[in-house]
Amino acid sequence: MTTRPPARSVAAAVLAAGLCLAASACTNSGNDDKASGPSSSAADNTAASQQVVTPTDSAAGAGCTSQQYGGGVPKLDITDGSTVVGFSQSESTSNPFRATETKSIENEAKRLGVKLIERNANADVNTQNSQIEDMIAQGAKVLIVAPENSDGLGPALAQAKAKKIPVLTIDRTVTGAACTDFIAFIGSNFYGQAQIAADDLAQATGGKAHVAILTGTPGNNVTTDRTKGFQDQVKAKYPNIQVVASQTGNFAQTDGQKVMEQLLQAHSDINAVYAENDEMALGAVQAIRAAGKTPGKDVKIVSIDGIQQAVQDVAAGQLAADIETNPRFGPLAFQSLQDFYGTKGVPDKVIIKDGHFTSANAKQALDQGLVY
Ligand code: GZL
Repeated sequence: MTTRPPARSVAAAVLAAGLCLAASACTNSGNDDKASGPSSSAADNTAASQQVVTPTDSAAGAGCTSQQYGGGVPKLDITDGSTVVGFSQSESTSNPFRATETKSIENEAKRLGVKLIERNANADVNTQNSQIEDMIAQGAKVLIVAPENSDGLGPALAQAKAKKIPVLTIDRTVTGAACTDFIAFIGSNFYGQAQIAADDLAQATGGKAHVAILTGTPGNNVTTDRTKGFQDQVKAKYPNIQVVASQTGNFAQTDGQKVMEQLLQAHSDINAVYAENDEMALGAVQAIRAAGKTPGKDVKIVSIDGIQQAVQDVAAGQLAADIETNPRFGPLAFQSLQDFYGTKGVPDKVIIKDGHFTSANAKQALDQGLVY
């Protein structure tokens, strides 16, 4: 059983471990707001990852409590050992982001004595609907959901709402209204991450490149914001960076490799890649090598998530930079539920701080165990 240090020293550890990746990504700009664009000051770029998910300073919206949610739902004590909390994971834990997210929820549930049941939808939205309904049938009285996509969970969310079972969404949002259709959204500023990725790619290429974008799975706010944030930043600041191709790799390594192979054959001028997650970036590295090119030299790559293998690739020079998506939601998710059932309430959007790995700090972050 993991025992956590007292809250005070956790906060101190977080501050010691590093700062958020950039001023704009630490404001509560939310996922779809137009972040003012990341600052790229040296202080920000020496940021390392956070060991725990910590909210940014400001949070949007008044606090939502069980008295207000959907006209009022039963007040529960989730740590009483009998109240069942259901956790719905969207994708396979073969992705270290998913594995770390799931482990973080499990560890915090264990630490608090929460009775947790969980399912993994393996990236299938119909499966996720039926699994959520199954957990409700198994007695779940409140749900933590990592949604596969923004619009596909209507049936399950409607059933939860009808049965007055609150839903807290983490890492992706669902369509609907906070404190009515779901309690709140906790996750990263995906738009801000993408702006920083554009800045990193401009720095790596001297502001002149033919870029291929490997986009995430369609139909969720992460892909939408990471695509729009990158394109907006390039359009606003980098006239000599041209996006020559953009295709989904479904956030998966095998798809990322296959799509990258095809794009390299179709576009011999590609000398830069923006991957919307590390799994696809790792696939792209394989494809670039198979094409007889050197990643980090012939083709500059920037990615998002900050998983171990990718940060090692940053330290080794194959990747130019990697913006972290911190998956350690457990403590904040359960604290949010306790605030929901208490008097403090939960803001509509809780945007978390992420690390930023570059050649300047990747090795140090790995040595300090800050990378998941
Ligand atoms: C982000 C999460 C994304 C990760 C990908 O919160 O939804 O989904 O960045 C994952 O690795 O597929």
